[in-house]
Amino acid sequence: MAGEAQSDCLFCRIVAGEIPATVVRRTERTLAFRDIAPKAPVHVLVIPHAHYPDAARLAAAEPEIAGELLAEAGRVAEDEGISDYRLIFNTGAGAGQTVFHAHVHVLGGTPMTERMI
Ligand code: D5M
Repeated sequence: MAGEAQSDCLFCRIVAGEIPATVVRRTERTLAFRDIAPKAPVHVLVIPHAHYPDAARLAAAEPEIAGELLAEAGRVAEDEGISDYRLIFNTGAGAGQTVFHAHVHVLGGTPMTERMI
């Protein structure tokens, strides 16, 4: 069934509490936690609990949850005390996606104007 947890998915396992993560926010349908290999002083991932391989497929199937990811990304930035930040949705291996569970990167806490990521 669409959105069902996958036992071989790292982020599904983080949602289930089977793999530890530094969680910064949790809602009924989303989870935000610190990236394990931060590319900026603030680097948080916001994911849906439901499993979709990427953000586009999440948005196609569950647009409300896709909207919640964006709203939560904004709340993460607010909690972290940053007003300027970058949101990234890597989609496909060729774009650098390595975990095939929808997620948005929230990056900031340093000037991002010269950076590709
Ligand atoms: O981003 C996937 C991101 O997931 C990448 O920046 C590393 C991060 N990652 C991988 N494993 C973990 C764990 N266990 N905790 C926290 N963060 C993790 P992508 O857009 O797919 O390249």
